[in-house]
Amino acid sequence: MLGVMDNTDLFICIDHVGLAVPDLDEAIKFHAEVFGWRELHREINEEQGVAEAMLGTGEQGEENAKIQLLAPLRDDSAIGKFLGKSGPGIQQLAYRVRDIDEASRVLRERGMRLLFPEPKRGTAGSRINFVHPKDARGVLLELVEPATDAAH
Ligand code: MC0
Repeated sequence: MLGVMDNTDLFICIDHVGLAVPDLDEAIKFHAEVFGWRELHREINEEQGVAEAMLGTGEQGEENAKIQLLAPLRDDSAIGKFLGKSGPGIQQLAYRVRDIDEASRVLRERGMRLLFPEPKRGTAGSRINFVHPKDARGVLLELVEPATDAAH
C-alpha cells in the first residue's frame, strides 16, 4: 500500500504521549498500580525543566508507543505553566522521525512553526523539536529522532 513502510513517510509512528503530572513518583505509582504500566526509563532534563519517566509493558518492543510522565522542576517551565493553566493531563503527542532536520524542513515549508531553531536533546539522547500547538490545530506535537543506540 502506498506510503506504508515507505522511507518517504514523514513520520514513522507515535513515539509517546506525554502527560503533565505534578509529582513524578506519585504518578509512576498510580500508573503502575492501576494500569499496570512499568517504568522503563527515568531522567532529569534540566534544559526542558522536567523530571520525566517513560512507561511501557514488559513485552513491548521499541516499535510500541510509550507513556511519558512529565513533572516540572520549576513553576516557570513549560510543564509548570501547563499545569498552572490546564491542570494534569495530556500535554503533548510525540511523532517519531528518521531525520529531524529533514522533517523540520518539510514542516516549515508547509507553514508549521517549530518552537526551537535547532533540535534539542530529549529522552535517552534523542533529538527533539515541537510544532506550535496553534499550527497543529490545538495539539503540541513533538518530533523525536531517537539516538541510534536508544535505550528507552
Ligand atoms: C499551550 N497551548 C497548548 C499547549 N500549551 N495547546 C495544546 N497543548 C499544549 N501543551 C496553547 C495555549 O492554550 C494558548 O492558547 C497557546 O497555546 C499559547 O500558550 P501560552 O500559554 O501563551 O504559551 P506557553 O508560554 O504556555 O507556551 C506554550 C508552548 C511551550 C507550547 C510554546 O509549552 C513550549 O515551548 N513547549 C515546548 C517545550 C516543552 O513542552 N517541554 C516540556 C516537555 P490560547 O488559545 O489560550 O491562546 S520536554 C520533553 O517532552 C522531552 C523531555 C522529551 O520528550 O524528550
